[in-house]
Amino acid sequence: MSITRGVWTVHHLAAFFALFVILIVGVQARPANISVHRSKHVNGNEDNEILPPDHLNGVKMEMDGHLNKDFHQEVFLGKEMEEFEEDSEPKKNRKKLIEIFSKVDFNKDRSVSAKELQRWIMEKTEEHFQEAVKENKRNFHAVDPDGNGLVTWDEYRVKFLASKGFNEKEVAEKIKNNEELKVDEETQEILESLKDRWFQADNPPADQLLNEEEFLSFLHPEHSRGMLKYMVKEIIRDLDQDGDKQLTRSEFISLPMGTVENQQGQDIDDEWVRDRKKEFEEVIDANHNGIVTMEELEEYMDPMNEYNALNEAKQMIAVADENQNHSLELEEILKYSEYFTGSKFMDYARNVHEEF
Ligand SMILES: [Ca+2]
Ligand SMILES: [Ca+2]
Ligand SMILES: [Ca+2]
Ligand SMILES: [Ca+2]
Repeated sequence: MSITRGVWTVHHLAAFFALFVILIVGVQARPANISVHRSKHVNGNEDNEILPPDHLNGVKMEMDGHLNKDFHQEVFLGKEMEEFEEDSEPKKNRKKLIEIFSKVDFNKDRSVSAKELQRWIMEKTEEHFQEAVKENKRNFHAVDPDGNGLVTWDEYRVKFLASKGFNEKEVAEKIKNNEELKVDEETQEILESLKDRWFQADNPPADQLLNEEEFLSFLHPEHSRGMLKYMVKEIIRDLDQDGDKQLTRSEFISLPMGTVENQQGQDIDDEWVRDRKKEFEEVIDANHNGIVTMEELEEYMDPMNEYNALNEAKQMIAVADENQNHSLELEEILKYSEYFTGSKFMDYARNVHEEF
């Protein structure tokens, strides 16, 4: 959807309105964050690309412990995700989806099996990671202005504070002279959490400098074994109430007090709880003993886990498999296009089209 170019058509307005509704509902559907130092306005800022993002494409859980609602679309579309978001022309979307189908159908028997879909999911996950690598190249330049390929914690800290509205020169000067930085409590907490992560990303021998690859694992912990463990630890720390470093179902689904303000909010929260319960019982707690250990959560979050990919493939098939043959035919995928592509404008736009 391009707002800047051309005239506002009925399609644009309709699409824009739909987006507006989605945004409003989306905000309400997210109960307040349990961890204070990871609030949305910090990590949710997309322009702020030198900060570790809360949401990682192709990873089942977000850094703040929320489930990734778009996961199945992300692993189905790979880097083509944005095209479906921006393109509201149903015909084009349909054509693209047919193209994708013929690629997923590796043996060309006009039907997508769980194995074929698993293979596709692994490929698309890798694609997301390659995108992250590319993006990291650009971001690294922003934090490494002298271009020597290494960034110190202090250099990064200056950039981070500048992104929070502090005067970059002043901050740099103060850090250089070892003067005290006057930052608010929340910023201080974020800084400390970032610092932990920073030193975690510094591979041995620890020189307290991050090169491009280490910086990548700082921003994208999902593809480095050590950082993945660290990310899991952080999530458990935020959700674990009795401090045993494991999660019970009630720890996993509990909401912070005072997040429910009205009945509508209550309904959304009920749904939120239901989804989390289901995910906990059916997927994350792999041995079904009612406890999620670090190892179980790590398996669950690992984007390159083939077993997870097969599970995901089976789940996706189950959603659209109308003729119950355990594979997907083109008609099934087209019928459930919204589920696979997330393109809500697609059907909406088609309806508008038919009316005129
Ligand atoms: Ca096939
Ligand atoms: Ca616990
Ligand atoms: Ca378990
Ligand atoms: Ca089928």
